[in-house]
Amino acid sequence: MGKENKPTVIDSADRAAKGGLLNRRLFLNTAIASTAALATARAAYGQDIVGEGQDDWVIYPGSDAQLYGDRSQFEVDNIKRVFPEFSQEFWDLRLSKYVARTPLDHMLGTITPSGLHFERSHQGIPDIDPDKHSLVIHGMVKQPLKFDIEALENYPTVSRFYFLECSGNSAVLFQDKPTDQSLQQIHGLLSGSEWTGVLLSTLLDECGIDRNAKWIIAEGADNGMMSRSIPMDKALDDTMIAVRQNGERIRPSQGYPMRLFNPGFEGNTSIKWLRSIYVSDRPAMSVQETAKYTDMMPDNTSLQFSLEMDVKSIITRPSNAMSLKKKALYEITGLAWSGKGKIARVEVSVDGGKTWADAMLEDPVQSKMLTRFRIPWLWEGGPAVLQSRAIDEFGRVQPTRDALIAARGQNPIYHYSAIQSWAVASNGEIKNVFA
Ligand SMILES: Nc1nc2c(c(=O)[nH]1)N[C@H]1C(S)=C(S)[C@@H](COP(=O)(O)O)O[C@H]1N2
Ligand SMILES: [Mo]
Repeated sequence: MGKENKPTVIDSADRAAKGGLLNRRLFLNTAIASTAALATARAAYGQDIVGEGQDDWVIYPGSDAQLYGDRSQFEVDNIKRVFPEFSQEFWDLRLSKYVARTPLDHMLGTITPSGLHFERSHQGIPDIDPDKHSLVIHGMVKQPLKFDIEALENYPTVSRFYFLECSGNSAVLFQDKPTDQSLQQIHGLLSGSEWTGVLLSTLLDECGIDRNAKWIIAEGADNGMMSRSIPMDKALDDTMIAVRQNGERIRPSQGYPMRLFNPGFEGNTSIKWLRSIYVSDRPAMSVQETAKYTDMMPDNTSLQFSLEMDVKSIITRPSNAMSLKKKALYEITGLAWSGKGKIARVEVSVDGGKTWADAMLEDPVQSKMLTRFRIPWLWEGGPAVLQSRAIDEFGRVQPTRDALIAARGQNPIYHYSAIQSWAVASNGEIKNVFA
């Protein structure tokens, strides 16, 4: 690299907030950048052309076509990770061999490759023979029915993009002290996919539901038979029986051959290896919805059926998975999502929330799906605290950590949705902090 990193002068018209945040349109169209300095800063990542000759892969023919494509052998480090070191308080998540997290720092765009979709399975992954598996819909219906995967794929299917987040994601941030866990470990129980399946309303319509039915109780065929109750208005809205993920049949770790998928709801309600839907006038009140997936409030009462996920965002780059190597122009980018609908706006701050600028939202912005945001940032070498704040189409604003803890206390381990702060030191190192 022969280039000097020249001091960059940015026109005040391009500045969007304090600390070097620039107008979000600068990356879209350099013509509107009112200074040539921006081009200089952008070129900081290119390298001078040196050397001659052809590499082996140009000289020799390549290998044969693959019947099922593998990733490049050079991508082997881009994997889900299992983190063993959970503390006492997080007893639920201590079953670490059943939890693997998505490498969000490696993601660009919004789709998680199926092989990198996070995984949470309470009793391991069953190896289900699809010829021996079916879904039974029974209870308060006129006609109980049974469907195997072939039968399901004969119904009109829908394909939709949705995020899935475990309600225990980011839970370590409820603790008193900031953690030095990585982005992947803190926030990696989050993924986004295209899900294809049959709307549950289609099947319930075929079975004919009793007019007094208010809930469905979904149960999996795994060891432990995980079950959850879902209100009927959700079941008749966008809940689906998903059979495919990103085009291929759902993988065993995601619920092969079929799973319930409740868009925008906490991950545990999307029952994998689904084998039974019982239509009822009341919820099951199973261990999952009494002892387990409830949220203890500061006054020691508990919230039950807190099913919808909040509005939330995280900066994935830069994050504590990396450090800044030089003063230069960076793209701050990350993911925003809301369990209720679409993301309307994401604001970014590099001075710990004193000043904010609007980030660009990358199209398409989809309901209950990850939305990628981006904003250019000129790092001039000083300390900075990077934050993102998401706002959804219903005006819900992602809270600061202080506001979240004031409202909810530190008892809960589910639904941590506060603003994430990454502190950048003058030497370019990045740490998780509470700001
Ligand atoms: N049958 C069954 N369904 C299940 C689970 C399970 O252990 N068994 N885990 C739940 C939890 S806690 C979450 S967060 C999501 C995780 O889905 P994934 O592994 O496809 O990411 O599945 C849910 N569905
Ligand atoms: Mo979960």
